[in-house]
Amino acid sequence: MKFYITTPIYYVNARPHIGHTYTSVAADVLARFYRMLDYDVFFLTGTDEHGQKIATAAEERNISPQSLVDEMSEVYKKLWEKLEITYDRFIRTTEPKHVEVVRKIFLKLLESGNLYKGEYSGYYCIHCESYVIPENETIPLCPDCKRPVKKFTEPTYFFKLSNYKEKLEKYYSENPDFIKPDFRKNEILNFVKKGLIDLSVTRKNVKWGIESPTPEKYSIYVWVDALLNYLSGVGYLYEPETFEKYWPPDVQLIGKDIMRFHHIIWPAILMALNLPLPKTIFAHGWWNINREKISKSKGNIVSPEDIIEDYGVEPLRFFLMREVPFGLDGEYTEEAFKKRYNSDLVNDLGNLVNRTLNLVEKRFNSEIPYGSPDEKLMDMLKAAFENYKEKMSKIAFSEAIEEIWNVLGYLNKFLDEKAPWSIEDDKEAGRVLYNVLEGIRVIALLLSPFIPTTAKRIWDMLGIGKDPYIEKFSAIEKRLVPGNKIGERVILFKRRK
Ligand code: ME8
Repeated sequence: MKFYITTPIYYVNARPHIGHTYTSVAADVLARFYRMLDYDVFFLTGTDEHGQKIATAAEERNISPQSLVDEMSEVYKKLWEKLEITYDRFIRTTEPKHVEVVRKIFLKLLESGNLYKGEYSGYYCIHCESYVIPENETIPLCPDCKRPVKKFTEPTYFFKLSNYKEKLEKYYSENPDFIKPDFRKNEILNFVKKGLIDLSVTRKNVKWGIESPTPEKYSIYVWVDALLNYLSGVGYLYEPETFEKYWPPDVQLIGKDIMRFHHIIWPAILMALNLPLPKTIFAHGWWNINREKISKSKGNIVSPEDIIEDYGVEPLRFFLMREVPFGLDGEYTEEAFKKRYNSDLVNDLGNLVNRTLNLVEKRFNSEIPYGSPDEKLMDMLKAAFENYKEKMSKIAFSEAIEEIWNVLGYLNKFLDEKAPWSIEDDKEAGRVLYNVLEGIRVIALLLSPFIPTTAKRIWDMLGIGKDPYIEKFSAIEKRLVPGNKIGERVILFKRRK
């Protein structure tokens, strides 16, 4: 079984913030989850490097667009490395391979009669890189980002988007998983219902872009260039084996800001190319500060690097996935972060691991005690695993984590109630600890897609870190072996004042 997952490719006009981190961490969690289920995963991410927005950002810094994109794509790569993002391919839209594929696709669309020459007259928002219709012509503002927009008229090539209205509507109704979450469907359906206008896919006066394979030498509209990364990134037209193995995408993660591009324009282009469509394009919500979207240009950013410096990588991954149900908007505050950190990671998880292993060290000479599985606990672990898998396959991260925390709650209570420290009989005390250790082992497995390094540290402490199969969900069936030595005990998370 294969699993092809993508993130948006991010604009390199500025440094990444926790919004970009959010989508990339989410994609990574899913990639890791499916790898643990033994799927053959292809995880694509990258950077969107053409267009006016990038050219302007370079101008403002007095450097060439090429130096800007070279520098900033490295910044993204470095951050993803730090954040343990296990992508298989990082695509840059300035790469020769991508450029070639985009030009070839443009020709295909031209030859199949999907493109025609015309004239675009209207407004354009550089921030959104989008043709827009402002509500008020006297003070024309972008209806999405509310920034001033400019009018222009220029010759162009149009893509016959209007031809795909009925086909898209049919596709949406026959494929209920295509637009996710469900509550966002109406926005797209209503938009399409009003009728689609053809899309200008070239820009005459934008120099920083892929040159169109036409006599006029325009540049290809940056959103078309960008969307095609999902094809070029997986080998379309140059690496047929890879492409055939992984196409179509199983999950494409995006923010709700770029739904129309992904749920309307993107599938229409794929239909024009006669290619199968992605199974699910999931739009998550926004991280806000004081109800306003965190955004590179608004300057209200929260830097992932700062949080990492302060708390570490895994608490950040955990917070983003735990705090807000995936799909809804969330308010970022440092207090909420600290609260989650102290209560979930330090108290519920860290303390349980620490006090259990401490008892094993002191009383059982650092050896896994003998014990038979407690039926109730084993049933609970099994049920939690099933529920967890269901939530993960529905892309409901916070709910999947809640399943883990139900088990943690149970284990903490189990340990408190059985109080092995006050049981005199070694066998009886050992049996309690054995079961808690088993619970911890399984919890580390379920946590692994979210906080992989923590999971590894737990397995090391349990003395099973070297087991080559430890990172697969099939390891759930294994059992800790009584008599084996546990590893060195470390503090997973230090309490923050
Ligand atoms: O739109 N909260 O790139 P971009 C949550 N290049 N997620 C956020 C966010 C926030 N406050 N801010 C950004 C582009 N994101 C295009 C995409 S794809 C073919 C081309 C995340 O750098 C979210 O995933 O503006 C959003 O869709 C994406 O970053 C936009 O990144």
